[in-house]
Amino acid sequence: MNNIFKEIYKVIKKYDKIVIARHIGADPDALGSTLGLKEVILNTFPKKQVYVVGVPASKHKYIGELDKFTDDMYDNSLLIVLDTPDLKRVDGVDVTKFNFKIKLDHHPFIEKFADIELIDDKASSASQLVVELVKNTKLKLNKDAAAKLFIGIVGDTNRFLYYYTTYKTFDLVSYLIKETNLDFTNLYENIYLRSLHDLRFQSYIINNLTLTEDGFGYIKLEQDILDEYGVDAATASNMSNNLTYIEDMYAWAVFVYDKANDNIRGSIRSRGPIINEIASRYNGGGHIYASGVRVSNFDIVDSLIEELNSACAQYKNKNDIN
Ligand SMILES: [Mn+2]
Repeated sequence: MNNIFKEIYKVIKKYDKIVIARHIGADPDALGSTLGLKEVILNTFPKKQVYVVGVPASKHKYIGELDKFTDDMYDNSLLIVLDTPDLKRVDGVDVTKFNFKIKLDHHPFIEKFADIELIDDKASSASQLVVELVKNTKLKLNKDAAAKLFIGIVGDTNRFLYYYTTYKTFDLVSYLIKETNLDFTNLYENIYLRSLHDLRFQSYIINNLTLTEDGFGYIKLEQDILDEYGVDAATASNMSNNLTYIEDMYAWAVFVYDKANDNIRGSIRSRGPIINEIASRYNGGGHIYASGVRVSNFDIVDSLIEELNSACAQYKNKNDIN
């Protein structure tokens, strides 16, 4: 493993122009890892040109500014893709037009598209992999980079709550904080600040959630509710992340009508039953405890609810929960 870090460092050192990209639908890990890596490279090699590209997400603007991609960035440059397992999900660039490509990712392997690929699906986040790269090479951290990388790790692990948080995560976070004297508690406000408006919408979900006897919780949200609370489909389905650790509820889902695509997006979470195999039969997929689906109508949602409900029943049975 150490050798691959050295190899990546050598390539970074060699190129004067570097473009850093990540997956579509930017989240804190995608942004923190790419912007953090840019900061680290510039801190080590101030004369290099380094660009972070992709569509910005206004919600995560506090992590840092993105660069506008221009076609001359393809010339004699190195592309580093972070947090993205497959070519079609790379945001903002044509990967094939680059001279040399590096991939760093923590998702289960899907396809090879780079010359050097560092894939560790035991890593909590792409940001964690960047910290590991820095620790194993002559790349130099500073406080600004450390803040971005910390935000990325916290984002993907949900404050070190998820199961892929390991001793290595804590080790590398400890290194980040120690090296830069990072004031990390002050970073939480940016990450977790919510509007009262969003919280009132969350209350609506909690008040109207159905919990079955088998331990499955769900809600179906039609357009009129989204209009009433002034939220979009993405914000609404993300509310699934806030429903964990509810007694007698082992898996849960938020199903939302998505006007832009005229279909229904569902966000499913679990603290026991495996859900991604079921999701994959409903035009979706993801991790074992966190998946998403896209289906055309609420009748299909009902049969998905039935399957998820049986998964909860089986889980309770297997674990002797009454
Ligand atoms: Mn990630």
